[in-house]
Amino acid sequence: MAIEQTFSIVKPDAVGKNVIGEIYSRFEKAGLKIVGAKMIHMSEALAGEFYAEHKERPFYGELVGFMTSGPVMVQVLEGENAVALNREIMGATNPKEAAPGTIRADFATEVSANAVHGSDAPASAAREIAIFFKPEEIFSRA
Ligand code: IDP
Repeated sequence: MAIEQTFSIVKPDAVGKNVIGEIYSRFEKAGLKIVGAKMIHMSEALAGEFYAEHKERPFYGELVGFMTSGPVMVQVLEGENAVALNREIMGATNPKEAAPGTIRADFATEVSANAVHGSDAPASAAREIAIFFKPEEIFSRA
């Protein structure tokens, strides 16, 4: 299977709950390598660029407000089938529907504050990684 990279965010709710390390541990235990990482506080402009596909959705304002409410960790995860594997360990978008043992089931309760983001396809991973990381900030171990 191909080695992929995917883009991940530990969202403001999870940073506030002090579970960055526990979430990073989930990535590593699943076989994903953290090959780029930093803490940032997103501006509205950056959050708007990142969530451009959701601009017309009713929750867009709430989403951008939440994502700019505090610092986040952004990271590039690398491994076999990384995009789908990360989605699997994150769990469903709504934590109430997330399978037991997933990150969202264990660290979140609301769809509007659901602990993590993960790219939904290789093409979106490439777009999202390029928004947040320069090539020299990524240290592939493939
Ligand atoms: P995903 O993050 O699982 O890919 P998307 O459908 O792409 O889910 O939605 C992006 C983000 O928008 C979600 O992670 C969630 O935080 C937020 N969101 C989705 N639906 C709602 C909603 O109904 N109310 C508030 N926020 C929502």
